[in-house]
Amino acid sequence: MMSESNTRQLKSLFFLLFSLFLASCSSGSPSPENLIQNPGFEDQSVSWGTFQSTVQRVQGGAHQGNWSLEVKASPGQQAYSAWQELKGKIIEGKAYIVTGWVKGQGGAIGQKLCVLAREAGGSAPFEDGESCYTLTGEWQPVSSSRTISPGRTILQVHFFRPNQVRPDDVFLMDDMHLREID
Ligand SMILES: [Ca+2]
Repeated sequence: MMSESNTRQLKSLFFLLFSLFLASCSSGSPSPENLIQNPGFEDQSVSWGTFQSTVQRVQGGAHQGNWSLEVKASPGQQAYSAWQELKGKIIEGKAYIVTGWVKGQGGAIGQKLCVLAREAGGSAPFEDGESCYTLTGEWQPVSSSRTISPGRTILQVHFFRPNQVRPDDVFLMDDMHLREID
């Protein structure tokens, strides 16, 4: 006759083995790697390029962790962005999705922000997958996707304010991901 504690131990063992079984099943298809460098801006490096803008890491009020990236329009510009280029990390014929969180500040609140997944490299002009959103004063999720055409070697991810830029036009970005879609 099995004691109650033995039964409990057996149940625990079964649960452990079942968990290991599930872990071994899921390890066959690991979740796709995030291709963005320093995606939550928690490291000191800023791996983002600028277009008519300045960027700096800011502490506090982040969507995740302690830090986010502030993107600010350069004086007198009508559009601006922050962008990152993924070169040699993408495969033609595969689809990719870029996701992130953004938050408007100052004159950017109520204005348009577009997420561009831009194919470049090869002989053709660049082509964009584009999704646009209206910035608010709160964090919101945004995304865009693109299937890589033959001959392409580069995918750029742009967070772009395309119009009606005001002197105090600022947005924050955090928790960025770029992943291959299965
Ligand atoms: Ca962060």
